[in-house]
Amino acid sequence: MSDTIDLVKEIKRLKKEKNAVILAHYYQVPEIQDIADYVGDSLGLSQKAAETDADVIVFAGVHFMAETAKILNPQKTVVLPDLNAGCSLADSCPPESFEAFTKQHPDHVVITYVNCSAEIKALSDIVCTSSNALKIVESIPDETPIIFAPDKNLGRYIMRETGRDMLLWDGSCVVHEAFSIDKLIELHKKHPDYKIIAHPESETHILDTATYIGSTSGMINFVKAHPKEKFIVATEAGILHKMQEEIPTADLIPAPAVEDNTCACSECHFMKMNTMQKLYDCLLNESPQIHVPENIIERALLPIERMLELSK
Ligand code: CIZ
Ligand code: SF4
Repeated sequence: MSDTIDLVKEIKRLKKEKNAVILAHYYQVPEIQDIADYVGDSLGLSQKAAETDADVIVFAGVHFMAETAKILNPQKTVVLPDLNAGCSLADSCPPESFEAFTKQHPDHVVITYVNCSAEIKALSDIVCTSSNALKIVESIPDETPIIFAPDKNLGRYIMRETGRDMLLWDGSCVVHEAFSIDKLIELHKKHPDYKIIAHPESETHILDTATYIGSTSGMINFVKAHPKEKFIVATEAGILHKMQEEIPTADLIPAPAVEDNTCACSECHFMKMNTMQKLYDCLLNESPQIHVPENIIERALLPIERMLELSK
């Protein structure tokens, strides 16, 4: 316990000394969320990264998120507590095969979900997050064909909501595909007064059970609008920390995962690689740093800026 107290104190001291900002995703462990200057979803975190005047950005999230912060701030030092904090969804879209795919469809506008590598962003026309995906797809003229990558579940959801046909990349997130529909139905039978809310990275059969479908920040806002209600929450379980803190009167249960999952709910082991000790170490040593090649930064910046512009 005393270790934790010292780490909190030391991280705060170093943050001031180095003019650093700590940006944390909702899926981070509670201690990291508690010490962060800002906790949010991919969109909120990129907006904060774009406007910060800190010299050092400590990105408590996964690699592609820290890369986005670096692309927006090439002059700044961007550190990630654990460089191995990757993402199964980003990994499901390797740049060589994706480039070949886009070349087969040169007339298509390429929209990529932010959960992808900097190389994939560099091959894109516009980036989106789950908070603005519908708006971004709707900004493309009806007659223009679209490639959407890398998340097929989010892609299918957008197609259903907008009525637009899109060519989908076959990628997905292990965490959002780990929800068990049988266990969810069983849980809902036991608690019929709970409403199901889900992230659109989840599979269609899970989304079909949901009263509300939206990004992590969308889900928090939905619960805020119904503060006395009860919810089963189908996204990474780390979100329950902020959700419960912001809406203490709501009753929340994480959606159950399949039997062989690491926990009864669904947790992203990449997100959980970051610890308070690693956060302290990376701030102290200004390492490990995120480096993105200059030619990739040049090409990846425009599609990210287009997204930020459309999200104002
Ligand atoms: O699954 C993720 O990585 C999500 C939901 C990120 C985000 O904030 O949109
Ligand atoms: Fe990637 Fe899924 Fe983890 Fe998000 S929850 S970082 S999409 S593996």
